[in-house]
Amino acid sequence: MDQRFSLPTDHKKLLAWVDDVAALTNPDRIHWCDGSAEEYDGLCQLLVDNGTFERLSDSKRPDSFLALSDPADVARVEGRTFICSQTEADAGPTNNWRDPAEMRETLSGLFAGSMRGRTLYVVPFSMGPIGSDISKIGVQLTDSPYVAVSMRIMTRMGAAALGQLGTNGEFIPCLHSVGAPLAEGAADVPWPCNPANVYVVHFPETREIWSFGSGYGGNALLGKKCLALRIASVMARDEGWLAEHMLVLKLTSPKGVTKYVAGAFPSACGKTNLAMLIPTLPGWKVETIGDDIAWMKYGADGHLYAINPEAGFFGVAPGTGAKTNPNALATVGSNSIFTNVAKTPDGDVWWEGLAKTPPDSLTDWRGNNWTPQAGTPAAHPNSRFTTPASQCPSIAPEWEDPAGVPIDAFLFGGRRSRVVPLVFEAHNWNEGVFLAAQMSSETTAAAVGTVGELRFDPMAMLPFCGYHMGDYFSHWLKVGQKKGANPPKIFFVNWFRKGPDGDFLWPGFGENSRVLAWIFERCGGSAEATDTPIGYVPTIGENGIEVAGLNTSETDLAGLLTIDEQEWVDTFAQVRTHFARFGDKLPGEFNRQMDSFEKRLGL
Ligand code: O2Y
Ligand code: MN
Repeated sequence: MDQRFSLPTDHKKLLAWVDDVAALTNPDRIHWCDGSAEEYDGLCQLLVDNGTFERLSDSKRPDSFLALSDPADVARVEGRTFICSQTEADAGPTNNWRDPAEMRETLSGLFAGSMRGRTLYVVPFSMGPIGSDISKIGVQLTDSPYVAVSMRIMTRMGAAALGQLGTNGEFIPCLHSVGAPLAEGAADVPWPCNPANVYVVHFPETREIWSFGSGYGGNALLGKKCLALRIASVMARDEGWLAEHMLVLKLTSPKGVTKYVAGAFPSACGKTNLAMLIPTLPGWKVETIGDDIAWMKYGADGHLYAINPEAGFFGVAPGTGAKTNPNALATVGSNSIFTNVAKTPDGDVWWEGLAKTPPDSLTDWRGNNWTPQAGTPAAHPNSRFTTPASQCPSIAPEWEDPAGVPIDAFLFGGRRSRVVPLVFEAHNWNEGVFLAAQMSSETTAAAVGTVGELRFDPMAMLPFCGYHMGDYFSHWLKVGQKKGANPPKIFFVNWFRKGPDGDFLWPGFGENSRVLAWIFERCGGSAEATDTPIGYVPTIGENGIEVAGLNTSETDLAGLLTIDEQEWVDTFAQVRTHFARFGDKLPGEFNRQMDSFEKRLGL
């Protein structure tokens, strides 16, 4: 809707903000997005006309588009992501902090005139089902039509979100510019951006997001990492709920009993694959609620209820194939946007891992001819599909239930070749939180008899927590201690343990259903486990973890579940250094946990 003719809202604060931003950025036009199919089709056509999109073959990939970004704008940039709380202490040692007043001045300078020659899109959106108690409304102002159409897939975008706002409802303002004003008569480029001046900035106290210079992914689709994790984590702390980097899946047993599991894994560790898993274990079923973010609040019955705040998947394309994730492949069959993947001569997409052998020739993500001899990947390693969750064959019927789904178990997983077993259950909430806060992956291969250098990523939230992580740990401890609450059980998984020959011990993918089944039965109190210093580890076989039909030797199975106490002790120096970063904000409870952990390990 062109602002010159009529306005779709009487929300004074929103109208005033749009006016202020327009006065600062000087766009040629203002378009209020209504979220309709006609608007989406029109914007996609505009993107085709601008050269940003290429329409894919209608017979191969109906209503789908390929975008190739500027090669300098291909991923989230953590080094240019800032938390501008009033004090540096509130941002903590793991975030880039800048003084909010100084940052506002810098940004105001950058945004001045930044939308000249472009259209300012007003994109109202709901994170979470419209009307849910747990949902939040945001409004993104952007000069990128690519962002506007992507937001329509990733969120509930348009008139319904604006309607939910009414005349004075609260919204989170998200201001975005690609930072590439167009001089009069100048030709545009397919992917305007300003990589030398990227700023992804959060003001946690005032719940504002400002993003400049990038049109890509988490830097630009501000509902996702910026709002649903960094700003939402602050709101969750203040309001007593959880905003987490977690998939949510529904697990149904052969007897038809259902449980819900939320799992935190670092970026690019297979969350989408796990959320859409097809079990090899007969009779079990996995359905998808969400693949990346969970917002959770206690219900009146004391259970933690989760919603997926998103409406689409922004998944990594490479590695998504018929073996690894057939549900994701089916989801992206139509109505999808592909960014930085390769293109086949017949107008379809391709990426490494889509099939065993690549076609003889492709156009790669830089737009160059590519053959299997090229020696470079055809698709960028961080190339993405943007696709509606509703198209996923494994989507659970209740995925949009405004009340959310009750979570029975939390999973935490890193990438560890040694030390951490395939699965174990924490003895209790506090021990689970203490262990989740030391979640880590290896940066270097562990030599035999050593642990390797660990990169700690507490709760998989290191790049996404909008405040001091010491306070975040305290918040987690508090959530579990809420009076009358029945918090989920806490489990740890590690699909990546290796044997002495350096090969992975666990086949992964659909076989992970065996681990999920054990977790399910632990929640029901019927699966067997051995009590160890780190927690409860499954026994193998009947009543333990089901291994029948698995092509894994007994030695390898034993290796997967072994707890070598000395190896755990060997990690302590690194764990202590990691915790020391949080200074006096580290919960006292963690020091007590560390002492009792050491005692259990015989120190
Ligand atoms: O590079 C980006 O902008 C994408 S990051 C991303 C996208 C979807 C889900 N998770 C992530 C992540 O970094 O955790
Ligand atoms: Mn993620």
